[in-house]
Amino acid sequence: MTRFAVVAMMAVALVGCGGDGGDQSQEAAPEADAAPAPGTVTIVEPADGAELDAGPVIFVMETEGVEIVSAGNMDPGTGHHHLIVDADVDWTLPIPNDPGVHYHMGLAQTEFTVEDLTPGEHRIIAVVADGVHIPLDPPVADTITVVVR
Ligand SMILES: [Cu+2]
Repeated sequence: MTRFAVVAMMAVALVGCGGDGGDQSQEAAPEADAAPAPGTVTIVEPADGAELDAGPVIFVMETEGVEIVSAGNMDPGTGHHHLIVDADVDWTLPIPNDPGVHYHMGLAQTEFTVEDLTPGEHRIIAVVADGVHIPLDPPVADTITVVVR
């Protein structure tokens, strides 16, 4: 009984400190003997299909299997976040730097505020790219659609 209680408390503690999306790359092994998966990125905020009030929108990204580092770092298995608004991705070229369409989180940020989404529907693509801003291969990306009122 006591031992069970300790284990339960540890589980709660682990869940409790998982909120920052930080260093969890090694821990979550979804299935035993799975091939080494390419990383994944998920836009956890806002939700896909969300209807948003006009004004700044905070996008929050979570990754698994890829470490988020600053731009310039070319270590394998690392990259930094980008948000692409209403544009397609060229998976072989560096992501452009034109605010309004392409945003770089070059300081290893995992969230970013887009200030100027116009009313209407927008397709947002999160892309993890390497130190020179070329999307990782295989792609680590997530696409959502939001509607600004
Ligand atoms: Cu970049």
